Amino acid sequence: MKTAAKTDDFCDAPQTLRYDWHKHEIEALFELPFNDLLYRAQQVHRQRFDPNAIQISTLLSIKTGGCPEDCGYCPQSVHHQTSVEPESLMDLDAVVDAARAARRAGATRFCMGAAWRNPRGRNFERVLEMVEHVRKEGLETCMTLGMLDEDQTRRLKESGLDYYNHNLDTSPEFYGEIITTRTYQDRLDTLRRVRDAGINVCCGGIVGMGESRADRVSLMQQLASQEPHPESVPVNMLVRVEGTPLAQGGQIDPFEFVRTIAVSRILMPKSHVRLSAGREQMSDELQALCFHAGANSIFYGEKLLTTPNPGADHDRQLFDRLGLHPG
Ligand code: SAM
Ligand code: DTB
Ligand code: SF4
Repeated sequence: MKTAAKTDDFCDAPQTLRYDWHKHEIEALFELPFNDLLYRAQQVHRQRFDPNAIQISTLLSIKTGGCPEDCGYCPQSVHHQTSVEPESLMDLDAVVDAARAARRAGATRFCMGAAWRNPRGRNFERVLEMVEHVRKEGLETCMTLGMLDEDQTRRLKESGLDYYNHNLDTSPEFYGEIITTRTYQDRLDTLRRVRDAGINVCCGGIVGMGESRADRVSLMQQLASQEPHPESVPVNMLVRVEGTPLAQGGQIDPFEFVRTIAVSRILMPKSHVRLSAGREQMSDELQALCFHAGANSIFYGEKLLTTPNPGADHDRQLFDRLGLHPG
């Protein structure tokens, strides 16, 4: 364990953005005493954000299940026997209704997810229409549809897409243990095309899949070496779903999860760090620590894609108890 961080590490001027973090530097952050790490994350957070404002996104699974990819964590893969029933792409009207409900509940961004390796044919034309219509409802739009080619990123941009979510999920070293049907480089290539098309990038990972601290360090290095940094960084706690290969693993120390949030905040000072999947399994106290560590975005609403999320009432109460506000 390292001793207390030197106070001269902190200053009032916003920290300059870096894309060249070395693994040993990131490891040293992880190893700081918990209070020092959180203090440092708070300092960085307060330089650029209202510390009590939390951005609110709502998720909708527009195409559920039947995915040909073999991601070990995912209940929607055809490779795993889970209780998720495959469905076809939702109708435009139903998507717009859900977007309106999300806006009324206070969401500012509407994220639409599809269980595809990549979008194709008529279905792709239909998601473009969804982007246009959801945008007209006054919401920011986000989609996560799997891998994209250059023509698709261009057309999504033209339809008005604000954000594209595509996670690196874990370190390059651990990736092959979790997914075999596509490579890390495939993910990086799609992220580059999204960025080049002028769409904001939402890119993060999952903690608690049996990866080591070194893997979390390596994931953070990958995320923070993207230039510019992803505008949005979802940090998911693995939701263990019966029937998936990762259903029975050991639990990760919750403080290690908080540390991962704090390190994301320090490495990517301007990004929104989203306390993403896994909140349903977390205590209010653990969520409060994550906000203290610099998380400033959540998914709001009773469902993530296929698994439960805390209800809106519960989240409203939590915001009240912590003096947080949407923003
Ligand atoms: N098929 C697209 C893809 O993989 O990019 C989009 C949907 S996919 C469900 C979006 C992300 O959800 C994954 O990259 C992963 O990070 C996250 N995710 C899926 N299942 C999860 C689980 N059980 N726990 C935590 N995060 C999960
Ligand atoms: C992200 O990083 N997490 C969200 C969103 N991006 C698409 C998805 C979480 C899914 C959790 C498992 C499920 O509900 O199926
Ligand atoms: Fe398919 Fe995405 Fe699930 Fe992987 S994470 S199985 S690509 S829906």
